Amino acid sequence: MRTVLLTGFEPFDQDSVNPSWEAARRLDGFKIDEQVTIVARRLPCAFTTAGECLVKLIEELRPAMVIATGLATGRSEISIERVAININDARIPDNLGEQPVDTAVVAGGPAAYFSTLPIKAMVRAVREAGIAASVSQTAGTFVCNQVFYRLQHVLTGSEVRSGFIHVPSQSSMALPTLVDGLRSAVSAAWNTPVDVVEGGGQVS
Ligand code: PCA
Repeated sequence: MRTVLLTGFEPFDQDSVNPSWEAARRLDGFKIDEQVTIVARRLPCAFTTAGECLVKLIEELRPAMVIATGLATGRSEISIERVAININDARIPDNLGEQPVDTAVVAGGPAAYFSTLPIKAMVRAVREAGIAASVSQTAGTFVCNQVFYRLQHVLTGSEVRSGFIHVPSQSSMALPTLVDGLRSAVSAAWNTPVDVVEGGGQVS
C-alpha cells in the first residue's frame, strides 16, 4: 500500500478552527485506488517547527506523493499553488510569537521552486466536481509558503511529487464542499502523470 501524505494546519491568528485541517482529516484513510491511501497529518503554524514536522513525517511515512494545504483567508476558491518563494515576511506573528521579516526560508537556496503536481489538471478536476478552483501564482510569505518551499526543497531530485493547496475560509466554502474539492484535487494529482495544457494565467 502506498501513501499520499496530506497535511493541514492548526488554527492561527485567533481562529478556533482551520478548515485546511478539518478537510484533510476527513480524508484520512481514503483510498484513491486499490494501491494508494491518503494519510492526513496536522502541522503547527510556526516558522520554527512546521517545516521540521513535515520533514519528519516524510521520513517516517515515506509517502509516494505529498500535498500540503493551508487556509487563505479572503480567497473564495480552492487555490492550487504554482510556486513557493525563498522569503519569510510575516504580517502577523505565528503561533509561537515569531514574526520574521524578509528572511530566507533556506539560506542560499534558489529564489523559488515550482510545484511538481499537475496543477492545471487539478484545477480542472475540482471544477468538474462543480467546485470553484484556480491556479494561484503566490502562496504568500507566511508559514504556508515556508512549508511549501521546504517541501519542494527536501524532495528536489526525488521521484515523489509534491505541492500546496490553499483553501478558502468556511464562510466562503462549506466544509463538505471543501472535502469534495480536496478529494478531487488529490485524486487528479495522483492519476495525472503529465499535466494538461490549459490556459489559467493572469494578466496581473
Ligand atoms: N494558512 C497560513 C499559515 C497556516 C494556514 O493555514 C498561510 O497561508 O501562510
